[in-house]
Amino acid sequence: MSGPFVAILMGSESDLKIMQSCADILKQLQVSYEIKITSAHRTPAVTQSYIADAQERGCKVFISGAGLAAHLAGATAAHTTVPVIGVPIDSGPLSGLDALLSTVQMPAGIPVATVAIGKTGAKNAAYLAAQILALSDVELAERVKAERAANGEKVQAQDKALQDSLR
Ligand code: RP5
Repeated sequence: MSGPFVAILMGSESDLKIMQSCADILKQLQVSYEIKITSAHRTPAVTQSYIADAQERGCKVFISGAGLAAHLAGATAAHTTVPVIGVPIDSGPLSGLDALLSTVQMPAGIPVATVAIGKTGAKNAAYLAAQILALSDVELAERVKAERAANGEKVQAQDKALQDSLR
């Protein structure tokens, strides 16, 4: 990978069904990304060395998704000053509330920009990462704006269909 990119980390292969939505949005916006399974608890040394290596190679945003006692986003933030977005994943009996609290309740000085639980959060993590990269990439900024406009048009089309059906 050369040039600025986003690194998507997830704690387990079981998180891929959620984090794939994040990768799909980045792909759609033509943002370069890497995606890796690495765990704060099961492979702490691999996680730490990947973060250092990715940062050296030009990673500008980390997106870390994990479930249960989710420490991946916090552990990522502990090892870098590159912005970290945390995605809490609903992989246990507490439906992701455990992961939400583990991800969002970071101590002052080690921020994790935490998004919603599950697929919506994974998608918003990608949009947020794209918006961060767009601060120094005019063409990407245009793609992000175009995507927003397209989403707005979809809602207007839905309303038009609803109004037509009521006539
Ligand atoms: C977390 O534990 C992972 O991020 C995953 O959400 C959860 C369950 O992992 P598996 O037991 O499915 O590998 O570390």
